[in-house]
Amino acid sequence: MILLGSYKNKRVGVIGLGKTGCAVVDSLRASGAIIGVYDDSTQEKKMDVGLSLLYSSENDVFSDDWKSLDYIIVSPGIHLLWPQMHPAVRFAHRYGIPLVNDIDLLRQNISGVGIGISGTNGKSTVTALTGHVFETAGRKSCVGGNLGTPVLSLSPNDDFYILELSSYQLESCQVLGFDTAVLLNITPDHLTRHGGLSGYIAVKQKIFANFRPTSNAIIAVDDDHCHQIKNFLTTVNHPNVVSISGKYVPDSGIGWSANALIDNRKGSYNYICDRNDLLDGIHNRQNIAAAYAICALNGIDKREFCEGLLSFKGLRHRQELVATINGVKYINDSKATNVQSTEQALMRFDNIIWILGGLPKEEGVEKLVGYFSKIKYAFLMGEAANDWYKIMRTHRVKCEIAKSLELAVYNSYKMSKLMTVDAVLLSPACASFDQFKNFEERGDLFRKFVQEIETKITNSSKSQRE
Ligand code: UMA
Ligand code: ADP
Repeated sequence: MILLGSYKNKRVGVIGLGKTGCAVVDSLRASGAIIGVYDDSTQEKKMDVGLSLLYSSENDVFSDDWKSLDYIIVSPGIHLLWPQMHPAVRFAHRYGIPLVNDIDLLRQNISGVGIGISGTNGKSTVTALTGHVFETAGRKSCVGGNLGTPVLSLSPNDDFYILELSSYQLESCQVLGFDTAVLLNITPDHLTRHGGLSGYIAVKQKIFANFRPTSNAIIAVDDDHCHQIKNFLTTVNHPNVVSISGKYVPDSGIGWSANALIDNRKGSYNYICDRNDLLDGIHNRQNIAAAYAICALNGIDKREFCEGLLSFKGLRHRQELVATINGVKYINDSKATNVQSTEQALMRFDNIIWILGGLPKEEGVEKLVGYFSKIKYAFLMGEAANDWYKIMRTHRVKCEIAKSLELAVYNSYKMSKLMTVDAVLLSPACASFDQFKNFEERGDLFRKFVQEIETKITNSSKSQRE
């Protein structure tokens, strides 16, 4: 746990009592702060830990006690501006109370190197891969942030803090100033929360804010938005900007030539390694290049990087192979919650039974029309199902609306026996919250239903033999 020395005897309001808020409360408590908490959900969550917690949503006011707070600490899920400002944020502005987040608190209270990783897709993979390489190379390091462990729960004495940062977290950050900051890609996502694409880009760009002369900026130049940000950083003479790519070898940067990862920072091709089969796909080339760049800039040598890469098993729910039945791969890509991430999975296979849908985001399935010829059959789920069904039928894709994920999986299996199929792919291109607790639950259920089919097949072949 991270201690927050300067918060001793300070009066602090904590908004949101999920993973982040609870970790903040623990750190504040251990540091001797006077704490008040607030959460919009259940009454039980409004645990009184110091200040009175009177809040009337009708009058939109917090109790008088809250007016004299020294700080208000917001969780990532609290809306700062769009689609509308959370009442606690409005309250803070009205009474001049500084808004702080846990990432800033970590940055102010550790001496280790801060590595921040953001982007629309690939953040978790790069964070986990980098953390794995640092660990296998024997560095005292930890990973946290949006990946799952709230940053104030990390150990206080590590040398490297490898942090996945979402746009929600970056939005409320003020301190920043990462020693190494990484931006992987930008495609439209979370637009309602950020008031549109320009708001989303501005928040992502914050990862490079408040740099010091020794800081490193790593940026993938594979999409136009990131390319423009890279040009901007170079124009303002930002120190140490390293371009990376999953598609080619940038000038003085790091990228791929055929199957080889190349470090071209010194203007001469330095071969690093070949691709890791467990991390297939162009998108993972971008991720590997990013992880290598982070390692190279933080004293991990080529040999250490390659060893770590080869033993990295990949993360669950990201194009995860859960079974191969009758030669057909069953792929759990539940974390594909937007069309760009699903596109990476559709690129990999030629004959696909596709399970998709859920809570749609700003970009719809029409963005994936170019891959429809690969779809042998599709099962549509959730709130997106009706609209997407119409679009897919217009493009003559054979599909149906599935009553449940279980039926979609079972019918995919039956259908796979009737046609040439390489993969049954759960890659929803949608958020999960309309039908599941989160993407993990959706992916775990997919795996469970696939495993049930496998078990049935094994049992029936056993009984046939007996
Ligand atoms: N809450 C309110 N009012 C609101 C919103 C939320 O009171 O208007 C309360 C909820 O009732 C709940 C609590 O706040 O009790 C939840 O807080 P939170 O939504 O900030 O979530 P945490 O549990 O603190 O988890 C957060 C991240 N969640 C979000 O950003 C939504 C987790 O990322 C992260 O792992 C965790 O901090 C630790 O750092 C998850 C996520 O979905 C994986 N991230 C989004 C994404 O990846 O797309 C950004
Ligand atoms: P994030 O943490 O940014 O959501 P993940 O590593 O969890 O990213 O991957 C989420 C989804 O995006 C998965 O479906 C994965 O296959 C895909 N993906 C991973 N890396 C990239 C990338 N660099 N570009 C595009 N899609 C990616």
